[in-house]
Amino acid sequence: MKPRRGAPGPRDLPRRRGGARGRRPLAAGLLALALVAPAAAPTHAGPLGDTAVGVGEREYTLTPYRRTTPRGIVRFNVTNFGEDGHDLTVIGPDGRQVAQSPEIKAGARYALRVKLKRPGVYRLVCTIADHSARGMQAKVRVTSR
Ligand SMILES: [Cu+2]
Repeated sequence: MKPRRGAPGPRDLPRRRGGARGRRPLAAGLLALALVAPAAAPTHAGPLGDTAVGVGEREYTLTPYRRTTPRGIVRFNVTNFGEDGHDLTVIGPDGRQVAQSPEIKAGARYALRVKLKRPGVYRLVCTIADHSARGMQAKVRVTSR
């Protein structure tokens, strides 16, 4: 005896709900917009949006590797190439101190992250002993973009 195979009845056929089907194209459209929008934004500088400014220090010079930077978060990557300890102090256009690193030992590095909001000329100095008077100072211009 052969087993009988019945033809599938109407209730075995997969059914789709019209409602879910009808909504899908709109949802896909919104998703596509969401994916496209961020790609249009301009990318600047580093992965965190910081602008990196390298600074070399030695007896008795202080050298930023770029003279201008857009306003916003700036990361001063300081390397002490000298034999004495140095610091990096940032002074704003109004003459006020904006930020200061600790003393950076000979051969050491330090990243000083600071928000420079106002465009203008900022001074970079070393405040240890008479280093600034001996030449450890420089200027960096912060631009409005
Ligand atoms: Cu110094």
